[in-house]
Amino acid sequence: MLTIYSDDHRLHHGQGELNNGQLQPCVEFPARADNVLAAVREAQLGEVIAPDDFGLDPVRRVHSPRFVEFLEQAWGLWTAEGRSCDALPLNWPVRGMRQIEPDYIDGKLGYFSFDAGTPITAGTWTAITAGANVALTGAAKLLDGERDAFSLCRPPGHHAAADYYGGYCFFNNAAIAAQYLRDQGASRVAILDVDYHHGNGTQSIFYDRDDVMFVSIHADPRQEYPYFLGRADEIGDGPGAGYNLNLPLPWQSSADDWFAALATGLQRISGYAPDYLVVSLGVDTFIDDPISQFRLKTDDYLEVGKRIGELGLPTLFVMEGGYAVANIGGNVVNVLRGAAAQKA
Ligand code: SP5
Ligand code: ZN
Repeated sequence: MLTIYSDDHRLHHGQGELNNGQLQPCVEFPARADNVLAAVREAQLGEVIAPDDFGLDPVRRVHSPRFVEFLEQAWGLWTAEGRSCDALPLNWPVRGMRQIEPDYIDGKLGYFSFDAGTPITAGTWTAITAGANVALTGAAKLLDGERDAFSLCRPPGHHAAADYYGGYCFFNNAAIAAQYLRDQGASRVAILDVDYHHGNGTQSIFYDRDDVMFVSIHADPRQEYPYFLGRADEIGDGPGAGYNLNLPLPWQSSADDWFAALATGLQRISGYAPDYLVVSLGVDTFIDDPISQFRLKTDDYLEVGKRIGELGLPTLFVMEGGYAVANIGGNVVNVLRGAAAQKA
């Protein structure tokens, strides 16, 4: 399987995220992608190529132009106020407050975000534009006839919506790839999100549409981040009704329960008969993940890939979460090997 990768991810390296009442070291850091790349090479999964430059137009098909412009300008506005540390938001426009972009950068940060765990740094813009190109290059390879590809994106994307960032995510790489597949002629695209956390950004982007199905298996938002989206009764809206499937599971769910949810999700996708499948591939479902409460083991990820591969669909895997840094590479490569074995 082809892997698409750019070193530019290393330019996004946050100092800290607000967690447990303190600013703690970011769990989303460059060694994650470095370790996945090393495991891809070690396993001889296939060729590793650099991304092509698609410009910002395909990004603006998913994100609002003003949000994209804000991300480009945020670091400059922040440092113009005499600060050199990471930019973090402090407050948000909740129920009953005005949804109007403020003039001052600290207000803008709150307006365009939903948590205090996602620092903007000097290199964030370069890293996230490279990440979008990594996803788009993978999509273009599928359009060229590749059976599958792995877009090794970092930072991740699935928490980012049309006009807000958070959850370590800025551009929604999987959504950008799915929209690009549609714009290049695909009739239907399915997104399967197996990250431990609900892909609130991806859901919201496609919630009222029937041309991109979203299926997610995740920790129940009653207990887990992102808390305010991801329940089973969110089925889609208007023409999108019936094209959004959430499969929330409680903390400490067994691997058997997780695979039962996967079977339900795969069955829904199979009935939709999409032209392409995009997998939001988080491996924070791992038993030793430092911020998560599911119980999958390294060998289970081979089976995850096998089940996905059995759909027989052209498939783009897009890297999302996974914070057990010593295990992330082995877990990801097992998914990819399991999937590729079905298509050999
Ligand atoms: C892409 C992705 O996986 N984003 C995840 C963002 C989660 N951010 C909030 C983490 C809160 C962790 N709380 C753990 C408490 C352990 N004592
Ligand atoms: Zn996650």
